[in-house]
Amino acid sequence: MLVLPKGVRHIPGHLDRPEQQALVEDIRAVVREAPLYRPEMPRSGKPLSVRMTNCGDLGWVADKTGYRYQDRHPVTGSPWPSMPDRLINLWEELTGYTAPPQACLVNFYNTSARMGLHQDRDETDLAAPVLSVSLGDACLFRIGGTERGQPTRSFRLESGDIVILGGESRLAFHGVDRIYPTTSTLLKDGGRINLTLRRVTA
Ligand code: MD3
Ligand code: FE
Repeated sequence: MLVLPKGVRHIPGHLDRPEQQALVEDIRAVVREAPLYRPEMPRSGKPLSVRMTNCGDLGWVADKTGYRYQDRHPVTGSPWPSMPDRLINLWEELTGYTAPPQACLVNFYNTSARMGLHQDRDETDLAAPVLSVSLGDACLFRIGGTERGQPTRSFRLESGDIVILGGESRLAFHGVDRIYPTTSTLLKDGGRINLTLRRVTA
């Protein structure tokens, strides 16, 4: 049995295959309008290995000047595509939160991409949960405490899994250590998509 940190809900296999395929089609439509781009680390300008885009009213972006939420795609300058109904419905069903999600960050990992341990603290509404959907190849996800250096636990996230982060886990350090290639047939060319739905402003 795996014991998760307080406030973390992992729902393995919540989405069946047809639901996963429908979400992938929704995300393909988002990416046609708002292409994936490679964010960069503030100051150094070093590119992240994960490619990103967003849908919803606000999107998370990273460039040499910092991390922030904004209402337009940093490359095209267009407003983000609207949030697909399927995602709004998942948020309502699983979080029960009174207000709808404002932002959906779309992360695309090829098989060599990873995400270092970090905290998500660019939102001013830290009372709202974060809902994450995994699609495609499995990954090794890691989550620790609210201070860097505290012990961490690792678990595998598979296509169709959902993780809801709330309460004490909302400011936990977390990251993606590796992608397991060829563990899913959902995406024709492999890789992993992660969707994170959030409230940004209180
Ligand atoms: C724990 N994404 O986009 S999702 C991110 O798989 C991010 O792409 C990872 O970390 C991914 O910021 C992890 C699960 C997740 C999302 C938000 C969290 C875990 C979290 C916020 C607080 C604590
Ligand atoms: Fe994060």
